[in-house]
Amino acid sequence: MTDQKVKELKVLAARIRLETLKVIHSRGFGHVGGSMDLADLMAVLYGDVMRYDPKNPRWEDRDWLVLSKGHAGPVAYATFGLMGYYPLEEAYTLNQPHTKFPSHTDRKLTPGVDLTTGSLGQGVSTATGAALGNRIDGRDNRVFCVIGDGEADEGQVWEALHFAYAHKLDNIVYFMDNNGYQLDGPTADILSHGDLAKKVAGFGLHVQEIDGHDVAAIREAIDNALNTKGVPSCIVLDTLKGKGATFAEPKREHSSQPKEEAWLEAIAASEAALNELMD
Ligand SMILES: Cc1ncc(C[n+]2csc(CCOP(=O)(O)OP(=O)(O)O)c2C)c(N)n1
Repeated sequence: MTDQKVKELKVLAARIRLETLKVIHSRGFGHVGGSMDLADLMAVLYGDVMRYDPKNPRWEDRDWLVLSKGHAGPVAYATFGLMGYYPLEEAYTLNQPHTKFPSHTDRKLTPGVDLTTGSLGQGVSTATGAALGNRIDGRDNRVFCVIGDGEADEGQVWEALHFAYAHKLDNIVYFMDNNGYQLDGPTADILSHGDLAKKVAGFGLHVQEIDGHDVAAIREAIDNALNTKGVPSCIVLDTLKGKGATFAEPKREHSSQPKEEAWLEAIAASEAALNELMD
């Protein structure tokens, strides 16, 4: 990837972070931690990898994103707004009555959302089913599915990976957002996975583990995954929960409801980070 492209994707990730904060700020509280840590992945997917048409969100040749950790909806709403699916301001109605932007992603409400998620574990199965469906229909759409490390406490996640392996689904790429935390605290304290990458590899998948905030590494890992034939791929993203949110990152907060002053400080810091990249 050229230096110029790396810079472009870093700027996009910073924009996504800022907009994610603004979207959640509009409601005053929400899942900041698990949304902010996905900004770099979303920048690479929507800025460089995926095939999509914001003017035709249901375009049949599009690639699919399934945010199986559906509580990270705000990072998707920020990304889709930036990509032109709708005016960003529309997403500043997060979780309000009659909004198109619920806290968890819903395919019937939000342009750009391909599958409804929120009940952890289930999105991995439906994403895998979508990949099988594409295979049966002879389509070359790819499916990208994001799983939380806490979500991976659900047995259903592992059934889906087993299924994908058995059916040789090489048209799906799973991402494990390995931020080390879930709702109640550190994943290692609640239900430790041991080495998550090794565990996924034990299910037969092609596995890579990378810095989930390094856009060039994410792009390269996705290329490797898409070039690996006959076996599904999983990219374990080592991330920092709350990345870039001044009030959430130090505590790896799951849900946040900071005072207005702390919101404004976080938004200002995020704007400053973006401006620094553009200098
Ligand atoms: C089946 C199910 N059980 C419980 C919840 C409540 N819940 C929402 S988020 C969350 C923690 C998820 O942790 P992780 O997947 O690691 O998300 P991240 O830390 O990346 O935000 C839980 C338990 C849920 N949404 N679905």
